[in-house]
Amino acid sequence: MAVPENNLETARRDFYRRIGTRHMTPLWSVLHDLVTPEPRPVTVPALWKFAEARDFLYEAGDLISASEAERRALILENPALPGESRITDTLYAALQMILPGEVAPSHRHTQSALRFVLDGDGAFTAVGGEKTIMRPGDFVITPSWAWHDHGNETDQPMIWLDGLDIPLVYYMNASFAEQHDAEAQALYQPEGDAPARYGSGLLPVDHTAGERPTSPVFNYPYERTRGALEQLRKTAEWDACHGIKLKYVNPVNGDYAMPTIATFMQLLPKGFETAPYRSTDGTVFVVVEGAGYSMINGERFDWGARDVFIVPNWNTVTHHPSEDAVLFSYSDRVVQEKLGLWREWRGDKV
Ligand code: 1HN
Repeated sequence: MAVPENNLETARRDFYRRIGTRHMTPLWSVLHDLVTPEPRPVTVPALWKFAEARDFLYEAGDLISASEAERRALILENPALPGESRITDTLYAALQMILPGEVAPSHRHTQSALRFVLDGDGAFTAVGGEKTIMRPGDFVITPSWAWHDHGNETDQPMIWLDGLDIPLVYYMNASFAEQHDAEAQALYQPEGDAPARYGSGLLPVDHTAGERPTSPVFNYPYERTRGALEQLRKTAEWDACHGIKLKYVNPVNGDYAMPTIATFMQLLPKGFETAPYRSTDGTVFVVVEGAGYSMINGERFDWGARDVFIVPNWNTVTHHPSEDAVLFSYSDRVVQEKLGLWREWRGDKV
């Protein structure tokens, strides 16, 4: 029986209250906030100047040791999400410093991690029984559940960016972690084994993809990446939105190098102004070389070497390099593509 018009609001409120006590709620009140016609970004664009962050890291160096902190890292938080340890909806970023003689003790967790080396040269990370020396611009992977510890046997502080899928794993409530008995794990592969076995355009003759979703190449050295970009600048067509952009891949299956974080490196030649671009994956950019600025949803961000900035999901971006610029970036694009969710939009060059 129809409720009289003048009583309808009261009747509805009473109805919602009663079903609420039984843990039910009407879809029609929330439908258009749940299923939006397009993404409604919550995160905002932001930029961190390396020089300022480095001063804070040096201060942190006086306040806590790498061993006591376990990891001496300063988290880069999206300004719209204070206290959430997130730089985008799904990803974490931090700057970590390890001083000469220090060790960041061995542990493992289900979160996957990447390191991108910013300052210093020659500290090592040990991952799954093999050591690799880290140099500026190197992209280094710690797969999910691999034991890892870091050490610095040089005479300079080392600073790198940590990128992890922490918010994604948190959302799925699938976190496991444990400490190693020893500060440094035992090494059972000689240094240089993985690059020779998997990272030279060859694979052991009977190698099969197996179960491991992460690239067995756990250090992608900058020198080779940079060389590839430089060659392609001369021989390949420049993409209107990206300049010359490559993705890091797992040589075993051709997929992205990590199962939850897509990683990229691009060269923007001096004066090359990119066409407007947006995509559903919020992206963290690290300036490796050069200088310029980016317009992100109408706001200007000036950047130089080693600065970090974010382009939130579905924000329109253009890049304006005033020198040859090299940008490393990472996002959850690999996950979105697997789920059939990833989309991009390309505008006309203005
Ligand atoms: C971690 O293991 C590292 O190994 C860095 O350097 C940052 C943040 C949360 C959880 C684990 C590292 C981390 C982390």
